Amino acid sequence: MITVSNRLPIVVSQTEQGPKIRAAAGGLVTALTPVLRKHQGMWIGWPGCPEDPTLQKQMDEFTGKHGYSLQGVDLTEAQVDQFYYGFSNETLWPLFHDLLGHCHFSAEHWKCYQEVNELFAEQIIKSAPADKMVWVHDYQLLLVGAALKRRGFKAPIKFFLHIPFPSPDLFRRLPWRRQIIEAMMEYDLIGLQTLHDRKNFVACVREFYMEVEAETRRRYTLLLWRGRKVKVGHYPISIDFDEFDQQARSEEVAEKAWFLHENLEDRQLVLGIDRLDYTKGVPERFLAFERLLEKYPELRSKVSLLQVVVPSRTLVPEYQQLKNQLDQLAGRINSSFGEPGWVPIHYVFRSLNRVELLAHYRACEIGLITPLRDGMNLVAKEYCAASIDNNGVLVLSEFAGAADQMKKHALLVNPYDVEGMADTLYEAVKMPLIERTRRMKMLRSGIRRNDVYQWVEWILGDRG
Ligand code: GDG
Repeated sequence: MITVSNRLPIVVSQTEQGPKIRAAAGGLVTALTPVLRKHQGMWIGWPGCPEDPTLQKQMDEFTGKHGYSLQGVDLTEAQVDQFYYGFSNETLWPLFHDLLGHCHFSAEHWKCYQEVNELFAEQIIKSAPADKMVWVHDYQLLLVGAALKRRGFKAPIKFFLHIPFPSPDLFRRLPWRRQIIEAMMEYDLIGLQTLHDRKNFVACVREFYMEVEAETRRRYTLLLWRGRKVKVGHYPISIDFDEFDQQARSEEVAEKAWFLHENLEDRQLVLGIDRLDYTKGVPERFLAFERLLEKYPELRSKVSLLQVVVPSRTLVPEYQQLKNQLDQLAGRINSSFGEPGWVPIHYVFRSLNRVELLAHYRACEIGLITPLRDGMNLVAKEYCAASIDNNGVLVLSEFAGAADQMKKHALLVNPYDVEGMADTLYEAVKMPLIERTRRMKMLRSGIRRNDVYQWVEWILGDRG
């Protein structure tokens, strides 16, 4: 099996002796490693740094340790700029997250996006035997399947989109909409996060190609496309539940969680953890928290928001502006409401290590996850998996893919409705323990049943 994603599953750090690589952590890597190892597979992607002769040697050593190989796709600075920062992140990312106002359409970026997708296909053909199944990931590589087919590649090519798929009304705005749909239809399987995304994708195909016939099943639709059947399924990604559950029980995590709360005794902690991104709805969340303190003054000094923002795309001016906005909002709210001994918002702009992350999940009574739009949102699932005391409440945006599976037992909010979010947060703070436990047990058993291994099985096992 060949896995292809924009980035290789490694972290490259620059040292005096040149770049050094180590394996990246994360759900996708954990889930795919056993499959790749079993089939002596390969992962193809951009290493995330300029070409360097010492890199391939280290990647070869990686194979010995991890049981599968890595193959880099080298990109020039201009390609990274136009394909990655440009078309992927300034066009597809906002459009697919329903944020048309953030979209930038550039014919030059589109040209480069096509070129880089061709480059990935060439690398796959060069490195992989033609009979190996290929699994391509995410919005940066929508055209790779078609580029492979043009080169005569015969084995099955599967694709998974980690972000939402937009409605036809939005997708129609994209000047290159037809080329993208046609290219995507060259994949043999297209996996999407939710039923809503699957319906959007099928509707977009039909918008431009009315004659396409479809057979609908519970988890997938078969589209009859130019003499082939293309399977379009919804397969919600998940986490390694047992790993989170077990690690959250460790003494190290328990101790850190206790310390976090020790200084903030007698109050409930509300947790937000997000990459710095305008899709994650952090400013709106701060405003909702401010409204909570205004509207329910009895909660002042009884509740604090712990917001972790992980730096991301910090060179992009739009992301720098978002960072400034968050700094200002947190400062304003803390200076208006704070009292000696009580800070309303503890706002941290850095990433946490694994133990700290789990300790935050365990220590906080409320998980507040309110993206404006999100493919899935794994933080929501991780928060529940680590809530081993069954006493956490999950407040979740209805526009996160995760809401599909969690809507019955989480408290759903509309992140654009600041007043409604404040009221729901109040409900969460006041929720009796017995109700919290009932809901959290149901959430946890849902994630345990549909974990990341089930997700891989749906896509690779052809049982979906
Ligand atoms: C895309 C889609 C979809 C976060 N902060 C820290 C940290 N994290 C880890 C979390 C979680 C991951 O990062 C974030 O996952 P998300 O799912 O929330 O979001 P995206 O990065 O936007 O990913 C998304 C996902 O793909 C998978 O398909 O769910 O919708 O946008 O695993 O734990 N990890 C550590 N320290 C941190 O500070 N160690």
